[in-house]
Amino acid sequence: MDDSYTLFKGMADIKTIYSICGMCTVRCPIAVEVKDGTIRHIWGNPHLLGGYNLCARGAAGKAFEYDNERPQYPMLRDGKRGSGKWKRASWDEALDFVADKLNNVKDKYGTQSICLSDRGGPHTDFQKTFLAAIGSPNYFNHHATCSNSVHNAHISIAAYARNSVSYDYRNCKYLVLYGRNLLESLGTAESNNVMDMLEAGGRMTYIDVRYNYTASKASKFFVIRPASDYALNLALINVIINEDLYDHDFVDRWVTGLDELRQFVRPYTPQWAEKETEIKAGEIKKLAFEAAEASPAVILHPGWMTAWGSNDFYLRRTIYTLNALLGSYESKGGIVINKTPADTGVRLKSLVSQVPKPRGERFDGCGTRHKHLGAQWGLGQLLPQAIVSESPYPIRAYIAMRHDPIASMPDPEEFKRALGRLELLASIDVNYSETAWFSDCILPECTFLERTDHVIAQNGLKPRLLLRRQAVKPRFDTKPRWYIYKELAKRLGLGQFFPYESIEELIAWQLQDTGLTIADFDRTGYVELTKEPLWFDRKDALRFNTPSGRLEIISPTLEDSSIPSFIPFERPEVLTGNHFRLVTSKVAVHTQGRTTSNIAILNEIVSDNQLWINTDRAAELSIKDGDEVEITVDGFSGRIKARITDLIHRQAAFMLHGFGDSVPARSRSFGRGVSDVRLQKGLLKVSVGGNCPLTECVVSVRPIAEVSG
Ligand SMILES: Nc1nc2c(c(=O)[nH]1)N[C@H]1C(S)=C(S)[C@@H](COP(=O)(O)OP(=O)(O)OC[C@H]3O[C@@H](n4cnc5c(=O)[nH]c(N)nc54)[C@H](O)[C@@H]3O)O[C@H]1N2
Ligand SMILES: Nc1nc2c(c(=O)[nH]1)N[C@H]1C(S)=C(S)[C@@H](COP(=O)(O)OP(=O)(O)OC[C@H]3O[C@@H](n4cnc5c(=O)[nH]c(N)nc54)[C@H](O)[C@@H]3O)O[C@H]1N2
Ligand code: SF4
Ligand SMILES: [Mo]
Repeated sequence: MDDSYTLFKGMADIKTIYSICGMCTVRCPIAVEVKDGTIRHIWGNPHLLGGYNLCARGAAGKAFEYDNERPQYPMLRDGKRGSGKWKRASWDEALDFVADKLNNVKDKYGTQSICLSDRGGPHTDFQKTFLAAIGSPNYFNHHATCSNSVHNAHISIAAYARNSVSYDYRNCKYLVLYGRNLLESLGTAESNNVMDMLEAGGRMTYIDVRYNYTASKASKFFVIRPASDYALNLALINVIINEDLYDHDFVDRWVTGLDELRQFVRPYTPQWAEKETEIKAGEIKKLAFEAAEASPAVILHPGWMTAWGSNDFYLRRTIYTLNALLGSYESKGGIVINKTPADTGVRLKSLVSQVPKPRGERFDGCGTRHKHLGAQWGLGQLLPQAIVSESPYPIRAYIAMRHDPIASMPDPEEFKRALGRLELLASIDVNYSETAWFSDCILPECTFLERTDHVIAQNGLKPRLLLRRQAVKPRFDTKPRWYIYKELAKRLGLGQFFPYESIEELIAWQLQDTGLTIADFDRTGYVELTKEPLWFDRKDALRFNTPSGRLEIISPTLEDSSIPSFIPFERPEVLTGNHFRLVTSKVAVHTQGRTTSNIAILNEIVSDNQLWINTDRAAELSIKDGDEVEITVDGFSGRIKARITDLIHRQAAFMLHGFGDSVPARSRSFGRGVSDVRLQKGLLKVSVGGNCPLTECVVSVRPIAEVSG
């Protein structure tokens, strides 16, 4: 380990350990300064992030590490589910408990009766290997409430997942964001790149149903009627085709279906779209012209958290279509196809590739009943229904790892009712998540600062390898994932799939064919696999995985499953009286539901949520700024402070996601604010893109005076 570089120059007793942030799943490269075994500070890895800026949550990694309100040892339930009664267990006891239950379920109902979910991403090798070794196809992750519709939309056009491409913001001249709250729901490098782009003269058009931080930095901001972005895009496509603004060279070579698209968008003029979106026809036309003028250095961002409504799939398909028409794929300043280590001749080994792929129908029907929906993400929203109906077969054991469905999926009460029927619910977490609190057993993982994980690839123009490395010793009786799964597998007679004794040994095996060793990560925390950015030749060498090898705007694959490539726009219901469409979002200082809400220094900044209501609508209901109101959906209601503003569409009411914590062991966030997911009742549905339609949640809002009067 090279200790010569410290950010506090001259303080030789400070060690810098390069690693990967784990305060959210963006995985920023970090430099952890450690003195006498204690963290002094966490910076962005200066070799990769330029300046040393992490986001507030990343910088709060130290506060998280030294917080005691997290599970400190394995815990077994000692009362009713969710009662909060626990007994301490040794690791052997807890692992035996989980393994015995899994063995029982396997013997009684078959291997497919066991399922496992996690947060997805590259740090999934151990858990996927474990489930595959058991022989169950039932892996899923959080994407039903995150990116399913955009992943599946891109698959239908390019046969690539959402994250098979990235965005060359620094060279971009024109960026369009549809509710992609990029400067608040953030990743540090991405936000900095966009700010640099704006400083260099690039323009950003932001479209949302409400004002936010991203809107404040936009060159142009449109407040759109909720759920009408698809109408806007049909009109943009109409203008781009009819005004001959598209990139002929690119479209002729790489895009199929233009003629059908031209026919389809004929009725969708900017004048028509103005009535649907409330954005002026002239502005829509201008947007099309401005984007075309900047093309191909243009990005229309397809979104990240895209679980809005039933037809998001089509909205996301039109965004990709617009990028295709403007030729932004594989252009400087456009959408870039990610290059992988394999593109540089480097092959990392993985455990999961050594296990036979489990066969058999999945509980959620991905690949069978839902042929066009990717099984790599699954449909977690169908878990409760599958448990209760025992169809297509019984599900009796579930391991939730780094995933908190009770805090992140709509309708947690329905989730709990189903999970309550399981023979085993186990959580592997670093926090008392809502799901952990409801579990039979909590296997506490050591924090990202206390463990080394396997090597991961970061794909992009310059693919590289990164390593999360232990910076400090675990403070409590917690274990890393490589240990937990190895030990569970051993107890199930599957130890051969985890053939290592330490993480270092596993990493050496992973790197066996690469000519690299773990020491190659010491100096900077990563291994660059190419000096120059890798671009494919746009004339001849683009690679799309579709049957035609091109971007399929009209998709024969979809249409074979009787799913149209495009559908007519349907106007959402107009809500009147005290009804609003509930819209939610993240805040810059917190991660999702429960990851950071109880961390003291972040909780001090934002500890509560409020309900944004449009000024005119609030006046109709006699609600004043700061009033407490009651927000209700079908049997559930909460009390929340109203924030009255012109900067939200009249149809929408907005609150931050992730409040209303029900776990008393988290003293700072417990009981603060109202839970948005509890209001999202009845939304455990599968939309055409595989997402839950989260913003199809209609709430009633009343002043408290009226409630008590
Ligand atoms: N600080 C912080 N950063 C994060 C995360 C975090 O938890 N905290 N999470 C990360 C993850 S996992 C994700 S997926 C991303 C999510 O990042 P985003 O994709 O930006 O998602 P949200 O934060 O949910 O913001 C959604 C926005 O969509 C708007 N919206 C809702 N309905 C409509 C509509 O009909 N039309 C339009 N145009 N806009 C609409 C909402 O008002 C809101 O501003 O953020 C990532 N970054
Ligand atoms: N209403 C509404 N619902 C939403 C959203 C919204 O904006 N509004 N956002 C959606 C989005 S975009 C997403 S991505 C999902 C996210 O949903 P989740 O993936 O469930 O949420 P997270 O908070 O990211 O993480 C889940 C758990 O991972 C744990 N964890 C963190 N670090 C580690 C670790 O190192 N090891 C282990 N074992 N566990 C760890 C955390 O403590 C937490 O309990 O929620 C979605 N749900
Ligand atoms: S965006 Fe913030 S919390 Fe997420 S990985 Fe980066 S520094 Fe950590
Ligand atoms: Mo997400």
